[in-house]
Order: sequence, then C-alpha cells, then structure tokens
Amino acid sequence: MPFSDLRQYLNRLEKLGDLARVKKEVDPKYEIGAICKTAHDRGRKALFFERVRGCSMPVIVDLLATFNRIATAIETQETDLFKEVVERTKEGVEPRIVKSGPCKDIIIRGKDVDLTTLPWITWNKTEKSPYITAGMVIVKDPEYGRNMGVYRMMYADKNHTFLRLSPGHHGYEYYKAAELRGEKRFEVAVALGADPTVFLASQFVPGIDVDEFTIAGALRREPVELVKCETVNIEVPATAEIVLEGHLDIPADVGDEGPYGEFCGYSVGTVIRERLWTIDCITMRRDPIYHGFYLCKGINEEGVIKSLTTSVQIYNEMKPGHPAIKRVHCSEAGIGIFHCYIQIDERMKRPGMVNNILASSVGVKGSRVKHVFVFDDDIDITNPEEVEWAFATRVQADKDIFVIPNSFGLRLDPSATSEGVTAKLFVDATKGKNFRSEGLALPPDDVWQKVKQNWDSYFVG
Ligand SMILES: Cc1cc2nc3c(=O)[nH]c(=O)nc-3n(C[C@H](O)[C@H](O)[C@H](O)COP(=O)(O)O)c2cc1C
Ligand SMILES: [Mn+2]
Repeated sequence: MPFSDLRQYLNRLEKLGDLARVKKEVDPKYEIGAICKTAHDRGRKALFFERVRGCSMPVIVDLLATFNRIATAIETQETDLFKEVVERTKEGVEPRIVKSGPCKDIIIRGKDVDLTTLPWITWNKTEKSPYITAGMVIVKDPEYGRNMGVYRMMYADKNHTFLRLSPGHHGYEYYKAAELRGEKRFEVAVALGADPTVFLASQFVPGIDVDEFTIAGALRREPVELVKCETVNIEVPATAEIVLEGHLDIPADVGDEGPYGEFCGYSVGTVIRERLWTIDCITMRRDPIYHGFYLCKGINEEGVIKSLTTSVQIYNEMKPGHPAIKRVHCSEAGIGIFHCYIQIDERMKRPGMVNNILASSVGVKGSRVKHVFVFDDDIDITNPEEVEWAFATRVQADKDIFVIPNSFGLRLDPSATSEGVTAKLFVDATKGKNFRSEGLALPPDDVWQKVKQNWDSYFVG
C-alpha cells in the first residue's frame, strides 16, 4: 500500500531508523541549515525538528535526500530504484477528486491570513530573507491542464510572498499564457507536506501538458487524491499538511528577490523584478508538520532527486534511438544534471557509435548535461570509484574527448555566462579498439562468489 500522507511515511522512516528527532529548540535563522549540513556527514537521516523558536509547527527536512529514502517512498529497494522508476513512469495514473480531506481541518481566510505563523527559515549565510522552499505550486491552464512544480517563496509580509517563476519552467509559461489571453488574475495553490511521491513527481520534466500528479500516481501505483480549494479553481492533495491559496495580479507586483542558496551550491545574484502573490486563504491539518528543503554546497537533496529524475528521463528519451544503452546515471555530486554517465552493452558497440550517443545527450528535452561520459558495462556507473578508475585507465585525451563551445546550459552555473552559455565536454571512456589488456585483473568468478558467500567464516577462530 502506498503512503497516503507525509505522516505515514515519517512513521515508516522512524521505524527503519532513518529519521532523527531534533529535540532541542533550534533557531530558524541559520541553525537549522547548520544542523542539516552537519547531518550530511553524520548518517544523512531525515531530520524532524520538534521545536523551532517562534513557531508552534515542527519541521521536517531532508525527506528524500538519499536514494534509500526515495526507494522507501515508492516501496522498493535502492538497488531496483532506477529500473522501477523507468517501468512505473511509462504510463501516468490520473488523480482522483475527492469531496474533502484532512487538509481542510483548519481554514483561515481573508484578513485572518497570517503567514508569520509558519516557520520562516533562513538557511544559508548568503540569504538575506527567509524562504518557503518545499512548496508544491499548482496552477492551471485551459489548454495545458494542471501543473505542479516547486518554486521558492521569499517572505514579503503577512499575506504576500515572492514566487520565483523561472522562465522555461511551466509555472512561468502558464502565467505568461494567462497574460497573453489578457486575463487580470492568475490563481495559485501551494501544498506543503504530502505523500512523498508527490514531491518526487514535481521534479520530473515532462511536456508542458503533463500533469505531474499523474506521475505521482504512476510512482505510487494508485491515484493521488485531490480536493478542491476554497477560494481558487485548483485541486490540491487531500492529505497535504498546509495549503496556501491565492493569486498573482496581471501585471503582478514585483520586487527584488534573492539571493538564495541554489542547488548548485552557490548563491547567484538577486532576481530583479520578481513577481509577488497574495495569499487569500490557508487551510491545514490539525497540528501541521512543515516541510522544508535545504540546499547547500556539495551533495544536497535536490541533487539526489534530480539524479534519479534526470537519469530516467535521459534513458527514456535516448534508449529507443540507441538500444546499446543499458543505464544512465547523473551523479549526485554533479548536482544530478551536470555529470551524465551512460553505460552501454559492450557487445553492441560499433565504430562511431559512442560519439553519436555522446552528441545526442545534449538534445534530450530540458537536459542540462554539461560533462557526458560513456562507459562499458563492466563499470558500475553509480560508483564514483569505478567511474574515476575507468576515466583514468581508458581515456586518451587527444582521441576520446571533444568539446562543443557556446552551448545552452544553466544560468545558475556560476562558471557559465550570465545567460547560461557554457561549453559541453564529451568523453568516450569505453575501451578503444587498440586497448591493450588481457582482461580485468579480478579473481575467478566462482572462487570470488564462494568467498563472498562464506565471508564471516574467515574471521572466526
Ligand atoms: C527546493 C527546490 C526549489 C526550487 N525552486 C525553484 C524556483 O524557485 N523556481 C523554479 O522555476 N524552479 C524551482 N525549482 C525547480 C523546479 O521545481 C523543477 O525544475 C520542476 O521540474 C519544474 O516543473 P515545471 O516545469 O512543471 O514548472 C526548485 C526545485 C526544488 C527541489
Ligand atoms: Mn510541468
């Protein structure tokens, strides 16, 4: 049975010993971020902050920050995660609209709306204001249907926040479409804290007309239950912890937004003239749990989630044209999008094939790959040690590496131009035609397997 809400998932994590309760009161300004950053090197458990200064709500952070927890979220094993996600997302599962749900336990409207009751967290030293970071923003369009994506919200006042609608992301495109239709108002709903597949689904990059709730349904193998909002014509997860309802005016009020600690691990400037929205209604569960998301230098939760969603997407798009591809892995330290490792079936390799695969990788929809490598299938591309070893021993830089200058990448990459123009690197790390080796230096398989099976027996007297 899939999890029906955030709470069920947290219970499971706690039973598995994969959730740590922070019992001491913590300061929402920098201390939560410092605890999250430290926890990364000390077990990487999900962190449940029971007492946050100045706020009555507990805070959960780093929910899906390991592949193991993502596997738990979709009820599979970490070793099967990639294969399962590829299989399950082949077909969407439509959400089901229900009459009511626990997200309606408490309803606060109009002038009673007071966002200061939420835990406003400032995560990193570069951030000048606190942010909502895990809000799943739901919007609708008459042509494209429903869309759900996570967009950050910087605090403005008790019923306003900024809404960072990045060009290219669907929230922005929907807003622009409403503007072009001459509308004066753009409705928005934001859900915080739901069954974990919903958040996971928000990070897939399907076409503009695909409702991310159908991906959540596919991941959990049952429809997500949605309820109608109170003040806008949008549906939200029935079991959400907190729901914000409201609107942007068209044209919207604007102001300077940022800087913010981005998933690349840096803060990259202030967004000039970002839009603000008005929150007209808040609904929530009794004793709501606030979901926060921490981004920082090094491997962070977004890099881990993106690693999975990007790898699945690149695999799905490239496999039909390149059947030799066995697996794709965009590494977490490469923030899930910059370093793409492609594993091919060595037996299917033909002259020139690897370079064609490398070149095609930049054409994948929404792909931001920057450094792409192809490996033979004796390399476990999810293991950084094997990846580096293959790069060290199978690559001749003058023959196996090529670069495309002036390509489109990501503006948040501080080494790219401010428009996001970047070079792309392609590496054939497979064994070349003239590779000089009699084979891998490893024990014979049968002996090795036997040793592994009887491992403990070697260490008893
Ligand atoms: C914590 C977090 C914060 C994010 N902040 C933003 C943001 O402020 N603006 C944005 O456009 N995308 C942001 N994203 C990325 C989008 O959620 C993601 O690219 C999503 O797939 C976009 O979906 P869409 O194309 O349907 O809008 C964020 C992602 C995460 C995990
Ligand atoms: Mn979308």
